[in-house]
Amino acid sequence: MTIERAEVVVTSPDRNFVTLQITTTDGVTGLGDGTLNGRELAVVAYLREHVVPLLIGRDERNIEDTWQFLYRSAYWRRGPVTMAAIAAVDVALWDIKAKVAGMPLYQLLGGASRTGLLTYGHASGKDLEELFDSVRDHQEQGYKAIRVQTGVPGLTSIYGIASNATFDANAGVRYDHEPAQRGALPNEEDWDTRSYLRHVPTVFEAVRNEFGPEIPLLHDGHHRMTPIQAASLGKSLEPYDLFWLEDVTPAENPEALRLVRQHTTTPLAIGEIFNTVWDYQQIVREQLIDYVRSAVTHTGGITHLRRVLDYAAQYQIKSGMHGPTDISPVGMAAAMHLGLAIHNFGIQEYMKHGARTDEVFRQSFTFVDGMLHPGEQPGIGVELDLEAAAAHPYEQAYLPYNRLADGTVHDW
Ligand code: CS2
Ligand code: MG
Repeated sequence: MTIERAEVVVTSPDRNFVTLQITTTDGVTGLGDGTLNGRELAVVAYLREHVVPLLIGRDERNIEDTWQFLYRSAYWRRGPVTMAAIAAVDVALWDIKAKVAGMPLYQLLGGASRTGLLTYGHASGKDLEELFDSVRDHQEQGYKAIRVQTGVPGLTSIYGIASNATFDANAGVRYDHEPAQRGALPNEEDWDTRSYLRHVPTVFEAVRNEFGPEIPLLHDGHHRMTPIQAASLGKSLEPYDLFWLEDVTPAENPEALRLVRQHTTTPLAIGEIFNTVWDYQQIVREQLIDYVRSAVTHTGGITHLRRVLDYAAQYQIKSGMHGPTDISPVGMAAAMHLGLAIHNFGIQEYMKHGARTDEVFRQSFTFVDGMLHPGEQPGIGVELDLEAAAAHPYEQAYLPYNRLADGTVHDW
């Protein structure tokens, strides 16, 4: 048995997704997610033009060798496009191997280390009333942990507020905040860190007063603060006992986290824009984070993310895999299998996809009582309906960007 075909399927049921489908000479298929939000076609080209020709005829069983071949023979290593492309191949090969073995992938990865995966959902609101409704809505959906994002007085449109996004009634569910908006150009949003820093602690005080001290609460700073601003936010949120504060400062500068750590004990989560273990080397070794936020889809697949998490485990750092709507059902399933098998699992982000996406990707995972489980199907448990996929062609979409009041471009 060898690799006979490899197709890159682009579909846009509720948003754009890039999926690699590998088929062996015995007709066994495997799926891998290569979706890179707002830059999807770059991964499509990397796969179609450069990777697919290298896969045909290869022994699909040699996952490690294929990973090393794609990483080292490219010469140009790392980076979001390369690592998403390698991730798509890697997960598709793990899907095939588990199907051939006749078992769900987590069994192949060492079996279950827990009965299910604690998840968190995205509650958000322009104001407290809308936010409280959103928290209750997520509790009714079963979520046991909730990420809280809030509007900021004086700012018109900021990250993470579902009511900012166009509500797609056809998608069948209240669509969590899908940041990438369809259109020829990215939306410009406004930002002011000082008003945000003044406002957020008051929101967490109100949420704790309303919902009590137990419920795990998370917040995403989304890369917008300077190190000292991040330190002050972490400190001002300590009374509200956050599960984690995420992406407090742009991740390119690992040293920045030393200053944050110096001033606050609020747990820190970083890594959704990281792509390799080398991005984590210093911040893990120096104990500067508590959760690894990487997704399987953006970190070279299961083969490489498992390496990152094994490294992090030596420092009691846990997983907090990225799981927004721009991680496809294939990427989410891969995350669930890895999350069930590893020891240092922390929490899994889970934004629900729309009804059209669920028609294109038939999934066997379950979400019961706030816990995800990948299911018992052989492989990763997701099948792609090519006909349904073809009915939703790609649509240009961009993530927004930020400008400060004086017009300066700022981290979004
Ligand atoms: C976010 C994402 O879920 C998160 O933590 O940071 O929504 C992020 O903005 C998108 O994945 C970008 O594509
Ligand atoms: Mg984030």
